[in-house]
Amino acid sequence: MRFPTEPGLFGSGGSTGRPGSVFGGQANRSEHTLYDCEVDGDIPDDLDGAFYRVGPDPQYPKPKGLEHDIAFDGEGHASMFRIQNSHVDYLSRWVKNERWQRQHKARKSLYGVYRNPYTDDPSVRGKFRGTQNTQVWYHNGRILAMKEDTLPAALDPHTLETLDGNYKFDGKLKSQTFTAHPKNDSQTGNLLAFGYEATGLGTTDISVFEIDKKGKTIWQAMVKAPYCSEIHDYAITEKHIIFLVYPLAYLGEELMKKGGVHWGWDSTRDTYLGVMRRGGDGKDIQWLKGPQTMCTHTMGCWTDGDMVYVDMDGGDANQFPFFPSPNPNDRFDPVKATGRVRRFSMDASKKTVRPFDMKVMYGQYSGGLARQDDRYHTVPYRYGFMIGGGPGGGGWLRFDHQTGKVNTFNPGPDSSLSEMCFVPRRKGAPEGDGYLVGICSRAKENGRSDLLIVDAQHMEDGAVATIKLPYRAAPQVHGFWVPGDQLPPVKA
Ligand code: V55
Ligand code: FE
Repeated sequence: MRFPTEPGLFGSGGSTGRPGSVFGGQANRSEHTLYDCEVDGDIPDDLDGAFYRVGPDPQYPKPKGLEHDIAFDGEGHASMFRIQNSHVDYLSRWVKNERWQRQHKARKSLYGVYRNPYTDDPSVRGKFRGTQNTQVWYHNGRILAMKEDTLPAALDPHTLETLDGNYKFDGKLKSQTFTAHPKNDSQTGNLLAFGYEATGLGTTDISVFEIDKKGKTIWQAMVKAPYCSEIHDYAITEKHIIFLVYPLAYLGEELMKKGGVHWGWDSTRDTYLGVMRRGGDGKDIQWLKGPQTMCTHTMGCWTDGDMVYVDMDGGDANQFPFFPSPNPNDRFDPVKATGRVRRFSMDASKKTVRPFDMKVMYGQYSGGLARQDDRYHTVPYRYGFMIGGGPGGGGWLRFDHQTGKVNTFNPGPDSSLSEMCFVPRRKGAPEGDGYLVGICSRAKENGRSDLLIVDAQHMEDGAVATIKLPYRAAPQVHGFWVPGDQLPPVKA
């Protein structure tokens, strides 16, 4: 099997990876099982749970003429670190959905480019083409692997075997898609999510829904976006649901038929925040215009009376240079692309047309992949996390919105971090009291990976434990922590 070696081409370098390729040459392709990883330092005795990750991992090089496809189209590869009694097992498995199975049988790529079914091999026209490669979540005894253009895949939480490559919950959802960024209701533990392009390719329908802990759809509504755009994440408070529509837009059927890219940055379009009440029929949605931005991840959000606040990381313009622009004036601008913490606020009460407000916070710090203590989705929160850099150097950043103070964990030279996940120190620990877990790859060791455990309240002290893999970890976009007491019993 031969992958293109030119940096930037799909899967460049294959399993060996190449410096400079997208996702740091993290194409991996190999499933791993490693019992009892080597550990430096001390894993806290009572730390019990599993850290799940997923990322795009090209199963096969693209057919001739489609090598330009972007890294986002790599097949989903899930992995986990199970931590218990100071022991750690590592496991990685492909998301074996219908697309993976078909290609596995054919021993070649059958699907064309990212989110363009017109480029598929005739043998798979109209077939399931999803790659659940963006985020993992735990729900009702299953790990969900998710990509925003399809329904999730359901995986076994202990073995990562694919239980259902196109998981439909109770079969009641009206949406054909499911975001990679669902939320947990901090009061009920229900799963909150949405799907955009919910009724088909290029549609402006957004389906928004709530699923209870047993997988039952207990609420859903369908709303219309002002135009079809990438809605990568959203925000949901105790009372409101908020969608950010930015000008990374669907450029139309004609372009798709010519083999074009699903998205293009079109700055002639407006930026909107859509705000609606939870639990209604969606008819109350208001689309408020505001300054141009592109924000991909929600750090936190809350409702205070009629005011709604949403913190996200993002830039003033396109952050994804691999999505071209239809306008010559819209060339990718790395300065405008720089991500910072932004606080959006809007008055959800008034019925008059008015803009939303956006202000940049912590202006000296830049980065992306914002997270929070996941127990605080939907409610006021104090601590936000991001990967990036600032006056304290580069690394994992913790923002304390109460004091305005920023702490930094720096991994040292020749080391690069993936997104971290916050782990409560124990059940019921106060917000922010716990650990940050995440992957660190060592450039001078051919990208070999460590899983780091950092005390979230002593980030400058370095990792309390370093879990050493003898190889590069499977690729990752996002990761998710599941406390051990929530996992189902291991089957005998
Ligand atoms: C993102 C990632 C995707 C995607 C859309 O990080 C957005 C943002 C890995 O796939 O399809
Ligand atoms: Fe994301």
